[in-house]
Amino acid sequence: MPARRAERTARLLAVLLVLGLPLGLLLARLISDRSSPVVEIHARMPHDGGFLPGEIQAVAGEPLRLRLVSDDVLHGFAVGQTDFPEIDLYPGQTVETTLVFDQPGRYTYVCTRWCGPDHWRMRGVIDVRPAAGETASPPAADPPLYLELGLDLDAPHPARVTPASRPAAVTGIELPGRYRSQDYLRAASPAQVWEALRSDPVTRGMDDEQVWGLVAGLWQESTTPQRLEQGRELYARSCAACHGETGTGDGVFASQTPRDAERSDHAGAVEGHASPGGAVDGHAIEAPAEFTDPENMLGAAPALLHGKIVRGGMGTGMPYWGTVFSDDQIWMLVEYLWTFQFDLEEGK
Ligand code: HEC
Ligand SMILES: [Cu+2]
Repeated sequence: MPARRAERTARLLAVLLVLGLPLGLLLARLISDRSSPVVEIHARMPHDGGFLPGEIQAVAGEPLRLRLVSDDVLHGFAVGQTDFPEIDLYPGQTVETTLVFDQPGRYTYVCTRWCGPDHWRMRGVIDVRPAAGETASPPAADPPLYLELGLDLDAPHPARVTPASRPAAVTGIELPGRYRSQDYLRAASPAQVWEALRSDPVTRGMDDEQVWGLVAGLWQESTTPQRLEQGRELYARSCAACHGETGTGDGVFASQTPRDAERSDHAGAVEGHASPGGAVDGHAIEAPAEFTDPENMLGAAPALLHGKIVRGGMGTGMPYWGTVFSDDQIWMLVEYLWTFQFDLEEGK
């Protein structure tokens, strides 16, 4: 009975198709997944090695498959200067994620959970090379402003004048336009701006404290409540543990500022030992800066604070953040730091 046979063959073919198609697709996916290998990164407390490995390779435009494992406590994983979501790494759990970098360059990955006093030292580098056939080098970043201005980040910068009490921002006063230029307000310390305003006929008839109110007003106008709010969040997460929630330098980890901090601050550097006095490379480990101290802060230009955050203290215990945050995030941090000196209108 050939008709029946043909029918049976047809049915068999249909079954094969229905089963075979998904099976085939699955197989194809497994094979293509294999083609980009998984890189496993272990997270450990910094004194046990931090992120292992500390440097990985990727190619621009190609998926980088990561398997993240915490070997001890809760850590976090985030890639600086990118929008990739942060990942929490609970001990004993394995998390897989795939990242695709559009641009070649060296990206820093960091731990986002305070896992111990050396938490900020948990950093690694993803070296993203250009795609095959492309030689495009990453766009060169502008040098930080402090270099352009020739500011010495390591010199003391006491203010020559300070207010009698904490200035509140006074806005809406007519001032010559040059006082409002961003270039000027980033390059000059509040004390310098105060001196310039004080000797300007525009402040005749005002007392010294009123002039400080004008200075605070200019600082208010060079930011927004939204930027201050974002700066506050960044500060709470990455700075408060040393500098203190209220900027007084009494963060929970302040007393434990690592003695040989700067050694591992430079990628690839070997673990070093601080000399008994706590000095590293000729620099002494210092207490975290007090952002509430008017003499210190009001003598600092915004560009100087920006530079310090970008570059770090080079051995003082102040980490560098230039590869962790975007330039805009660093400026938002700087803007937020002034709220420890001035009453500014903050976003809530
Ligand atoms: C591990 C502790 C630690 C952390 C975390 C830390 N700092 Fe510091 N910071 C210090 C120490 C110590 C100093 C003083 C020594 C120096 O100036 O180099 C300092 C100094 C500074 C200064 C210089 C102030 C001046 O008057 O020159 C700025 C600005 C600053 N920190 C901003 C930040 C910001 C913003 C963050 C967060 C993104 C941060 N710090 C995180 C320890 C820390
Ligand atoms: Cu950690």
